[in-house]
Amino acid sequence: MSDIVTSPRTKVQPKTERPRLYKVVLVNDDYTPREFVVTVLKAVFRTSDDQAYRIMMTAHQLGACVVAVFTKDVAETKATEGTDEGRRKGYPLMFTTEPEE
Ligand code: TYC
Repeated sequence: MSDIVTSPRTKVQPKTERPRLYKVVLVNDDYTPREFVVTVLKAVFRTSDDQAYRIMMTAHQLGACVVAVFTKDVAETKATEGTDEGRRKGYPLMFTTEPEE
């Protein structure tokens, strides 16, 4: 029997994967008043007046705009909150979520 003791030469690195992030997307429609969209963005996403206005106008002109990115749970909760705010007033305002590449 050999008495040589060898130690392993490879170290196992614990790998902590970062959670996948999800975009919340504001979708344009023809009925929700601009000012109401701004109010919802400020209330649900805590944006400034200026940021909310820019996001709303981008969605208005291009059809949709990414509002922010969050973990899956937070993105889905905020998208639902924003969409529900519109529904409570009878507007078709819609926020969707999609995974970041
Ligand atoms: N297009 C709407 C209007 O002209 C305003 C609006 C902007 C609605 C963005 C939804 O995501 C939206 N009143």
